[in-house]
Amino acid sequence: MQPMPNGEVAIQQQPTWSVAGRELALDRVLVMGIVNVTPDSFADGGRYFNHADALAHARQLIDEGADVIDIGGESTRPGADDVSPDEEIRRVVPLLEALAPSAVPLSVDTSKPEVMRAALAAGAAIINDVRALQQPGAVEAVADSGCGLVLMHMQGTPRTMQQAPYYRDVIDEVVQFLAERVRYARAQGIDARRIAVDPGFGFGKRLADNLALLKHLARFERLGAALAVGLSRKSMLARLTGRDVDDRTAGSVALAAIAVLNGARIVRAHDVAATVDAVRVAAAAAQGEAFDGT
Ligand code: 8Y4
Repeated sequence: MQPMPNGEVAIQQQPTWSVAGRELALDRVLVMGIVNVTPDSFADGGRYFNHADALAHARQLIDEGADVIDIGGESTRPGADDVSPDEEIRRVVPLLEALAPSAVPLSVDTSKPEVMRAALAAGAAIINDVRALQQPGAVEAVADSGCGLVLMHMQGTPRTMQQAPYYRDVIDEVVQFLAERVRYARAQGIDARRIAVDPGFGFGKRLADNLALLKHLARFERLGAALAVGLSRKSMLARLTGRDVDDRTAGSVALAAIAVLNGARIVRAHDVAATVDAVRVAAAAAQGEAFDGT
């Protein structure tokens, strides 16, 4: 551990992310490709609710260089309808089974313990929980599995989160929340190397909150967990660029690069090919040298 010029000791992110018996190296940036299997998905116009289409989409993202595929069966957009655990399982499990032979670790975006258990039994290696294991039974569903975890911050609920977001100090509050969720998970027997934390861009945040979190992302490295971000196509880009959801690739890629420069190691993205290029460039710029040392 290198002492920093101000005498502090930098608390580094973990060197690997442990996901179901695999160690994903974090000296490079992992791109998590998004596959939605929801009929009401907003980001891609709901085109991937069909199993065959979702499978083809996932395979394309793997070809484009995705390190992880994140499968979501429940829309978390503001005001979205609730989905029953059985319905979410029916959407997600067939896709997990079809993708299991591919070498890429599979993540499932869910907060429901029943879905977590079914997903892990069907071969998921990661649970991406926007509610950070706050649902009753969630921590028990994942603890013994060895799966990787993404613990995300959200203020409020998907239905209400954008009504009146308010923070006294957004960075402090989000860091404190995630620190508490990491402590909780560890106290329930989850090894620290399994845990990634995510500030939850757009989840109960104003534009100024999102921009403050992006600028001060390095403060999350103190949590000692891998740092994940999701910025792809989000509404902060509507405000910053005026673009519709299908025309936000350039803005998304710019945000991904900035996040990596500020310490992110896991980037959730729709536009995988473009994002892979951007994070390679940003990671080299952050290090001040290329990965082969030249
Ligand atoms: C257009 C496109 C408009 C997408 C809104 C959206 C995150 C996440 C989501 C995130 C982690 C979304 C499941 C929201 N965002 N998981 N999930 N981090 N870990 N909205 O930022 O993509 S869904």
